[in-house]
Amino acid sequence: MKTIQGGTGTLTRQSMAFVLAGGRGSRLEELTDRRAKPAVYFGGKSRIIDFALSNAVNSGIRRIGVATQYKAHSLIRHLQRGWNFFRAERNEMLDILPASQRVDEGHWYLGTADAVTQNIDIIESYGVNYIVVLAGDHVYKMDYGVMLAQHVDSGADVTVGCIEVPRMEATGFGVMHVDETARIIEFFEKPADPPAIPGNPDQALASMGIYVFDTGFLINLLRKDAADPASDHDFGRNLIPHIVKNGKAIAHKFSDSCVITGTEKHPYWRDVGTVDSFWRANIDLTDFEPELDIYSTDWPIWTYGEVTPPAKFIHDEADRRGSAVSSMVSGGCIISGSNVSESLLFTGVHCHSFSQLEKVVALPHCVINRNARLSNVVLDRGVIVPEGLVVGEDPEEDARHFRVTANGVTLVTQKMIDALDS
Ligand code: ADQ
Ligand code: ADP
Repeated sequence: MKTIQGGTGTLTRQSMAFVLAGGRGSRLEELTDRRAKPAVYFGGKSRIIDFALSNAVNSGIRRIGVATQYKAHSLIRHLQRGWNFFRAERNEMLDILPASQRVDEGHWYLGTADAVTQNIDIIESYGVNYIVVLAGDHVYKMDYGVMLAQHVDSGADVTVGCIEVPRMEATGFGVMHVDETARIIEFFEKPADPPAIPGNPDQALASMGIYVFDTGFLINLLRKDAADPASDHDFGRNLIPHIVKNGKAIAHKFSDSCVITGTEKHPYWRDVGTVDSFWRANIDLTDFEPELDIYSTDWPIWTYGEVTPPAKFIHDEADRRGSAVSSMVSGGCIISGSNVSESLLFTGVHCHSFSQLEKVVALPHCVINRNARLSNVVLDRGVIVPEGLVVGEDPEEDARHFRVTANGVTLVTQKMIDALDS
């Protein structure tokens, strides 16, 4: 066993975060038509990737690479605007690593491992001892220093972040079995029938898609993987199962490193990968005591903040009250003579007189015109809701024009609104 000198801060200073942010997240439907899942808005001001990046910075990791691929424009613009405070003089950097065919002109990133392989030269230039590979598409607060400490202590080849999930929801994850020393003895990538945790038939131990490696070990492994024509060059499908079989893979429990602040009582981790879960997680933030507290300053979630005037609530000329209750209303919003409840309005949303919003997630710069009535709705960025439109009261009618989920949430985009006239 190695002794860790100087606490986890020393380890995070010797580490880089490699953030995988290239995936589409196709179950978010039209919300990812124009942006990758990590760039999807969350919580009124942030984007999903802000959580992984803030965790890295709050943990003390100041060298970060972000691999982008699918519809990267919105994500790259966000990183350039909001995550531009790294100073090379302080040995800090955030490199945006688009799939730019740097290694082999013939292909983009083939899989998640290939996204790292194609940037080995950049990783080597960082001169770090450890690499923390992160997915850019989950909402959670975690101190990666604790996971790094476990990795060094256990002498693992790879340490895999894991979380207990209901067994039936585990089909979309890597699922593992561990022994009493936390060593992973079996790993199944996206099993059709996920194995349960022994003694706990309803739960499975799922990979969070977060891995810690010693830099030299990972680079060697990636080079071997790149030369293997049978490999998909994917962490979950190829590299992790290979190490489980031939090396030492250790599971790190999220509950050991999660950060709980403010109103939070339990570890919070969400894969907001579907329209339903996206809507639910955003609406949940309006709870009296939300499970995720984004107001606490103990573990700040940094983002690009558009400079806006304050939110404004007004009685209109006929003395109709503009109000919002149990809601979050971002800067630049104007609520004029309309009623908003249990909703989350992102920056610059305008609600006009006689409109009613209940359980609505409105992304930035939406306009809700007069007499519109919306409930259980997600409005994509910049949607202009026409006067008198009613959504959320007649699922069959809604489904003819919009996307209605199994749980009765309706996603509305501008394209769908434009098609109403034709
Ligand atoms: P998946 O959910 O399939 O499984 P994957 O599609 O591999 O996740 O995406 C992981 C991360 O990599 C995401 O942040 C995505 O944006 C990014 N990504 C995907 N393809 C990429 C590419 N070509 N270039 C750059 N980035 C890319 C993985 C693991 C499972 C684990 C889940 C946890 O394989 O074992 O349980 O994540 O969500
Ligand atoms: P409604 O259709 O609900 O009557 P309006 O668009 O006519 O809403 O605006 C009503 C009020 O909203 C205005 O009188 C003004 O106070 C406020 N308002 C509208 N646009 C702006 C703006 N750009 N800046 C500040 N206040 C605004």
